[in-house]
Amino acid sequence: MSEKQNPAYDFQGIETKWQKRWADEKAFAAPEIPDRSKKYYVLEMFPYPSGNLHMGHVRNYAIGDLIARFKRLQGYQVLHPMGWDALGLPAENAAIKDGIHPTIRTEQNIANVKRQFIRLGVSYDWDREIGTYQPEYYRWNQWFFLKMYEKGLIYRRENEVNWCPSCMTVLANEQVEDGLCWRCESVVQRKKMPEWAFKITAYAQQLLDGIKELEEGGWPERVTTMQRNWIGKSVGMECDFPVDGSSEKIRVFTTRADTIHGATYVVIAPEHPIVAKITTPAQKAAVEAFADKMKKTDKIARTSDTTPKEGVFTGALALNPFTKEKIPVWVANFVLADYGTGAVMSVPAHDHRDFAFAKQYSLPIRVVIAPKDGAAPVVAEMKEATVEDGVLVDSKEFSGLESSAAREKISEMAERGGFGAKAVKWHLRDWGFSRQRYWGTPIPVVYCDKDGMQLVPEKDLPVVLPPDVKLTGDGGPPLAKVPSFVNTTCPTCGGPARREVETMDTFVDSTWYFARFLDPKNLQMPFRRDVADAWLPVDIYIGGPEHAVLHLMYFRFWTMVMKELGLVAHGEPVKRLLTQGIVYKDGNKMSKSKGNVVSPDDMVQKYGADTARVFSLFAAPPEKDLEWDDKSVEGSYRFLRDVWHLVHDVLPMVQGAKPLEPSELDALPASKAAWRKVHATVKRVTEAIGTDFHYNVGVSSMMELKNTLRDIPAAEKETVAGRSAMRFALEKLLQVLNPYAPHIAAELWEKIGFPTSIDKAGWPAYDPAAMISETTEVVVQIMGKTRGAVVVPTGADQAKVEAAVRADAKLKTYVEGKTVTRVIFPKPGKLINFVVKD
Ligand code: ANZ
Repeated sequence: MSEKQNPAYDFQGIETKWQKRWADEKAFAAPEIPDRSKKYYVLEMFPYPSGNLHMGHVRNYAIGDLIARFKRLQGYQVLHPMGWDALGLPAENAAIKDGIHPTIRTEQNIANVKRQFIRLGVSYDWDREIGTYQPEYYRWNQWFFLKMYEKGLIYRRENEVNWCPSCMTVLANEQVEDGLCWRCESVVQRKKMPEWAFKITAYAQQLLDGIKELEEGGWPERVTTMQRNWIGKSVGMECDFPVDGSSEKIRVFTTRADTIHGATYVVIAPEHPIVAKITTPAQKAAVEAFADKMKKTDKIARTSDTTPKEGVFTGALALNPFTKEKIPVWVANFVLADYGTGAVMSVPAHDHRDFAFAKQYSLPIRVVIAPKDGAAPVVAEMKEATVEDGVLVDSKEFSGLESSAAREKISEMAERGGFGAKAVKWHLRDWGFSRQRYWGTPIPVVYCDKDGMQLVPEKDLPVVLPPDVKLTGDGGPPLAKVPSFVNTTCPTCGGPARREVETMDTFVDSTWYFARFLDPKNLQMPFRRDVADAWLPVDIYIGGPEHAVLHLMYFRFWTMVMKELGLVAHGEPVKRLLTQGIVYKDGNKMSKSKGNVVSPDDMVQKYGADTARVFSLFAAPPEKDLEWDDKSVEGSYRFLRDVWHLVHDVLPMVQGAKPLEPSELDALPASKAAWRKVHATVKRVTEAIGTDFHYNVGVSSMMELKNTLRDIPAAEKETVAGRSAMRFALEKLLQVLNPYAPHIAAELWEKIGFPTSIDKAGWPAYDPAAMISETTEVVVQIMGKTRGAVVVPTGADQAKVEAAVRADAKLKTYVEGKTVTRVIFPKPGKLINFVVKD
């Protein structure tokens, strides 16, 4: 390559030139209403504008942009929007620290992040930009609040909430990870407080059923599994255990009604209201002390598998309604007050926790389930519970039944006897969404001494956040300290009233933003139905896997509600989800707190946006984690620089070359091989992006093609047909490179002088027939040992290959004068094996 004569690869100049042109031409504007059969909605999770993107973000957006550009080139009408998930704690905390108002900081950050997006050449339709901190956006959160309140999907409750002492606000269950705050990792406390909640549990079954559709659409299994577990449907029975000598009954929930004859004691949550009523005076002090201790123990720690099982006897006995035995009632750490009925019938022989507890406190163990094809375990020899289904033993008239049939029969009997019923329990809890912070959507409610709680009428929306607020971080909702906000009039009586001072969880903002992009300036409605019908659902959604049961559950719920409100036709927001892996550097997740962030600005400055994009897509398949590696960055850069020089080396030769006639290549073997490789490369890149989601394979196949083209001898390149072949090859190479590295592709395309712009050139087709080589190399083995190879016409039969072997000066010595007893020639004809006798 004669790099010296070529102009340098001035990525800075090229990239800013094309970015300006795309902006001036609004090159990526989506139509308002697309042809539905040709629509494609690509969405990346919108960022919290924290100031700067890092390479983890770049990966996310490079993937989205690759898909958006690819689909556009394939002739789809693509919607690819971007906005800002801008409300939330970081801006508020920063304001407490340095006094800069969240609006000012947010807008500065947005400006910077937007500049970074533009500098990366991401093909967004910027006319659709939205920011959740704008009243034009959050007024619709308030509108949804009114609609959902009317539908009975919002209520106020006194609840034991998750409280983050550092963020000084309530957290939803989904925002607590292993007992820690999802945002700041402080240990979460439990606190009784009134709060607003969404009745997401009313959609538990729908959320569960919808998972089938997600699986068909290609959601990652780890996400659907986490969703299924989080919703956590349990089918079982509730059953009363009357307390001996009292009118009280303990109602238990069990998924294993078949084991009820083995229930040898009952355990209840220490917080259960019945505890005080049934505990005997002798046990009172011990039980209360235990309950006190549990109050201070974190719920996760209490129930973790590794935590020792602990409990105290209440002194009470309860009647097992099936065995009619009196069995002791205990309180224990592992029984939760807010699941099932808060009480459990303990079957130590068939449940691990109960077994451990029974061993600890020497409670009786009774086997009632035998394996289907074996003997029942002997209690004295048991090292652990046998938890599998089987056949009932020692269970009166139910003995001999299989577990599943027994569950039916036993719950029917409890139902008939009036002391139990089949029951379904869910792990999913309602979503508590009121927060004691400022930088969120005000809840559209006022309180009047006369009329009580009143909704703000629709015509008075939005309730706007007051700008003049002092953020001090000394606890309590900041809005309560702004009299001009708090004091208002009652919409019913016109008398004085006070506004709600709590704000909405910022996860509300991201429940429906994907639909606002369709109609971002609408002042009458969140969005129009016709545009929703035209664009939804989102075809592919790209983001981090950490939202598996947070955002991804909430926006499914919200979409189901929007369907019932008649706003959308689909109950699921997103067809396909792609969760990209994490970017690591030096073994740690790339993050500000680890101080190992690589800034896209530095990357773009040093290597260019195209290199940053190619590196992000090349270093690993999208769902796998990616280790930052300077060498691989260099490699991506060199690839683009080589393409630059490859094109410049042949520029005058290809500029005026005439269209290729493949038959003319017969005399030019290297060009002919390259022509075949072009077709193979187009096929591989098309599949890498379109069907396989292995974007890295696309890059490596383009790298191979670049090398093949480079190595065509000058004598071939300079012929008329050779020039046509080169032009053809570069045309296709640039077309498939375009979604990966759009700036350099556009520039080189223009230089070669193709008539239309590369973004209008479509996606190249490939000819499978062209990929078949005329000759094939067949490996020759004698008695299974490789001795050489012969080159034969592709598709040659066994006789022809044998003849070629016998004609080969070296190989013929292995078969001549010997008895060939068998020749093995398996498909697809790449290997022949001779079995010979001397
Ligand atoms: C008796 C039994 C016998 C049980 C057996 C299991 C195995 P999932 O699937 O999570 O719904 N349980 C019920 N309520 C509980 C609570 N508040 N805190 C702790 N554990 C509770 O689990 C249901 C099972 O978990 C129930 O079935 C109950 O124990 C226990 F061989 O009842 B089982």
